[in-house]
Amino acid sequence: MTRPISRTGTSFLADLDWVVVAGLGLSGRGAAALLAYRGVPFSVVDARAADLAQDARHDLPAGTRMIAQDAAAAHVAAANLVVVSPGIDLRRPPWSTAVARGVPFMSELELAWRFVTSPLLAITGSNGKSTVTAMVGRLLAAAGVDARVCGNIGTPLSVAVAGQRQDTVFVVEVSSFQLETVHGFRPDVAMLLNVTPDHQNRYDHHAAYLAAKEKIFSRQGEGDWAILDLDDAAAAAVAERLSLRRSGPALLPVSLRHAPADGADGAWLEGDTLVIRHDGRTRRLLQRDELTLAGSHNVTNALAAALMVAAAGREPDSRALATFPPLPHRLETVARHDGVRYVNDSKATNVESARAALRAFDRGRVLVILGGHDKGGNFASLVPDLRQQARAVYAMGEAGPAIAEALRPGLPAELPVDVVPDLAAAVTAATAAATAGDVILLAPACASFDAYSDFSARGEHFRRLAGSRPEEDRHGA
Ligand code: UMA
Ligand code: ADP
Repeated sequence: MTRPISRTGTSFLADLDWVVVAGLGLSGRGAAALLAYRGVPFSVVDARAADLAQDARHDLPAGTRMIAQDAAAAHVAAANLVVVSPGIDLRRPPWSTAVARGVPFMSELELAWRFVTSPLLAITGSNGKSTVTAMVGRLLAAAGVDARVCGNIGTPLSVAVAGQRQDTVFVVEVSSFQLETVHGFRPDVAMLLNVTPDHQNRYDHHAAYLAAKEKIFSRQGEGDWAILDLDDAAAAAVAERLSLRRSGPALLPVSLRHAPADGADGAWLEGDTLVIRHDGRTRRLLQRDELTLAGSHNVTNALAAALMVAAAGREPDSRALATFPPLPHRLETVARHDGVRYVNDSKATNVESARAALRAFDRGRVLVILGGHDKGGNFASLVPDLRQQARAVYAMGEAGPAIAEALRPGLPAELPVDVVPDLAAAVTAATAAATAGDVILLAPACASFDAYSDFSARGEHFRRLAGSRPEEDRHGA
């Protein structure tokens, strides 16, 4: 796959004299660096402008104006371009006023993409983005490619783009927030894993969230590839829409249930074998139980990742796929005591990811810890999975009582929901109840912000609670 030098180019920057960088976190700093590199003058607006001023000076050209968000309405309304960080909610002032006036907004992802001259692979979905992005990065690296894993996973594309080489391939995890304000963004290979309710505080309707995700394909055309998991109803509906588009990307379906019809390209399971076919060439990669990662959802992830690598014209290495370890806080076994396994899935911050986690273990052996900051999840929908998989349910934190209320009517008496104040209490109670062969699973189906700075702080706490419990305490208990 060779990409023509800059399909859109950066010439649009030439006439801009009033550019605002909205938000000065990782993305804003990356965008600022690109603008500075091109000699485009800009100012920065951030809600924490006063706190950031000192620290940010080192990263910004001398004399860059920094303006507090609540004093920036007139300044933003006069801009001829606003480069927006993903955390900025455009429904809120001062941004909403500027949007209404027709000020052009562009996400940091879009700005950075215009500097990209190498192939770019983009991955989105409600769950599995980081895992697949990291897998694709690993498979490409194993194939000798200068793979740059970036985007929502951590390093902004605007930072990763610096020093790109002829053999560079960008592997970009893309969030719905980043896609809201893309215009020309055109990945060579784009992937939509699934769309299930999430980020309900950012979108007025689920349809708006889905529409943002779907934008990953909107500029794709002939010669591009679109990978979708057809086992997910929303992604399958998007595939249907794409198939009706004239001059759209070529579809590459992934499914655990069906092989593509009539020998078409795609990725599927043949018995227990992971199989992909691209450009008419079939590769039988490995058996599902050879994967280090647990759960059917990770079989999907592995198929999707291998197919993406094949679509990028490289050979997916079965061994690199088999040995891919869980990312931290994604179904990660963090301790074993007396035959009881402690699994940290703190990144399961919505109901669907918690469901996938529950299904990854033996029936009836899971003591699951739910709860945290409720993002509007439909907890009652977990009842059938809990009935089948769980031996005990703990509901912690801010959402604990609401979760118990949602679940109790559907669960049998022998599966009570234990409302506990926090994670420490949940781990203590689960440890006391567990017997050899059980799994104590943190899969909260909630955000962490009621008690932690983010999901990784919650996961680290779980790791300490699980690991620091001395064996002798348990024997003495
Ligand atoms: N800010 C404002 N006004 C606002 C909101 C934020 O001024 O209304 C300022 C803050 O004061 C801060 C800056 O904006 O100085 C932070 O910007 P940001 O929230 O966009 O965060 P970044 O540091 O740029 O990180 C972003 C992503 N953050 C979000 O989407 C919220 C990171 O994903 C991503 O790793 C990074 O870009 C690099 O691409 C995080 C995330 O939580 C991990 N993503 C969500 C998720 O995965 O569910 C989508
Ligand atoms: P994201 O970057 O989209 O949040 P991650 O790879 O970080 O995705 O995984 C987030 C959570 O979703 C984890 O709890 C993980 O176990 C679960 N998960 C991973 N892949 C999938 C998938 N394909 N479907 C459903 N859940 C998944």
